[in-house]
Amino acid sequence: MQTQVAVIGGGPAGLLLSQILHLNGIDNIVLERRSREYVLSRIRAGVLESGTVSMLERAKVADRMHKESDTHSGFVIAFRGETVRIGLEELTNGKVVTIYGQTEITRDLYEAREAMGGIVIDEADNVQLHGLDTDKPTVTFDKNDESQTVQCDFVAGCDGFHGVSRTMIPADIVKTFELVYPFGWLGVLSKTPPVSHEVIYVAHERGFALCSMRSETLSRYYLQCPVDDDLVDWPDDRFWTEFKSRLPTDVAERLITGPSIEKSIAPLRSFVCEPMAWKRLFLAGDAGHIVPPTGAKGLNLASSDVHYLSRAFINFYKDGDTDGLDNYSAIALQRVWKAERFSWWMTKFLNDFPDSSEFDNRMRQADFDYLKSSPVAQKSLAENYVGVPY
Ligand code: FAS
Ligand code: PHB
Repeated sequence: MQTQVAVIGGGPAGLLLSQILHLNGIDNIVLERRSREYVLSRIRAGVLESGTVSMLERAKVADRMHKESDTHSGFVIAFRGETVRIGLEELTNGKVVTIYGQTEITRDLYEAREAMGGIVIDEADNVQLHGLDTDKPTVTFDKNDESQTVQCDFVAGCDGFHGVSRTMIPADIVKTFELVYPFGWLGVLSKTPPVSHEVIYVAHERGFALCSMRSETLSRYYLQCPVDDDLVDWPDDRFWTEFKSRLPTDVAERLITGPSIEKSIAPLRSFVCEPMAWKRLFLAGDAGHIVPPTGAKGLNLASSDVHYLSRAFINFYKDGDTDGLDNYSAIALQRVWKAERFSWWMTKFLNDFPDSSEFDNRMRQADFDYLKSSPVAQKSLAENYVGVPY
């Protein structure tokens, strides 16, 4: 098979890139290891920056989102019994965030790829990249026990943290930065009306908790737990009892519980790979960087990567201009590191670290007191939460 860009990974980064390249007349093939059903069964992000919303509009996959999503003009932080509301809209001259599930975005992108006759090959096994340091790289994979080859000009590695693409950057070139947090997040999805119409981040003596949602009838809740906990240790009633115990009293009284329809424990890590490009390989999304979900930046960073990378490919194929490709890694990493800093700060501020000292805890309290008392601090938090400009 011949194409211009081989896209490894059919998650939001790969599908969004594929859709935008196709809309700009650039041929591409997406290779996804898992089945479409499996990809669509994953419950992940749900808070979208305005930049991500614009990218989905640019990809012509925003109609259902605009019909079914909700926009939030603020969110709440409850810190050891005190609360502060961060008025995003007022603090950022009108910017808001949009609540729309990553699962729905991925579904919209799959349908759009299909409608445009895009090539998305799922259950593509044993994907391997070859000749990335030549001007005609190839990608081999197995499908239905047959080995197949894609010849291309470029490879976009959108295959997430555990993908093959990043491993292709030579050891003497690549530099990685990592921080693994000593706890996880237990997430539950339930067909219950959300306890609040805005997201609430809770810092409690017993640990972190988060009230979020996917719609007016679908709630998404998280609580901090030991990372090596097993889901069998967390039957629904234990989840609800512990979750309720961490919420502010008035919120706990309003909480409607019900059977979980999805439950998973996610490890928390901060990770960055430098560079995010090598020869004919370009990484985007979780393949190049991971943020802890406390800042709601994971999916949004994948979107900004795709903004820079798609623009670079378009300028190359339209005008033979290689500047965008040559500078892609440096440009994308500038925004990545800002989101890494914000997500790391939010995680340190709102989660309980098992080895934290009394001084650490006073620093968290001082972070909250400063935030509550300073419009400037709230403005900085809001600017990062809605997303720094591309
Ligand atoms: P993805 O991981 O979504 O997609 C990569 C795709 O590549 C996958 O479909 C995978 O099957 C495929 N792939 C992997 N290896 C391959 C190979 N060798 N060959 C072919 N295909 C291959 N962000 C938030 O903001 N809020 C959250 O609550 C949140 N929760 C999360 C929970 C979990 C468990 C995880 C892992 C992430 C979460 N995130 C969250 C972050 C998440 O939203 C990611 O940032 C987002 O999925 C990134 O999208 P992609 O880069 O497309 O990677
Ligand atoms: C979510 O809705 O899944 C969500 C919201 C905010 C976060 C993380 C996850 O910070």
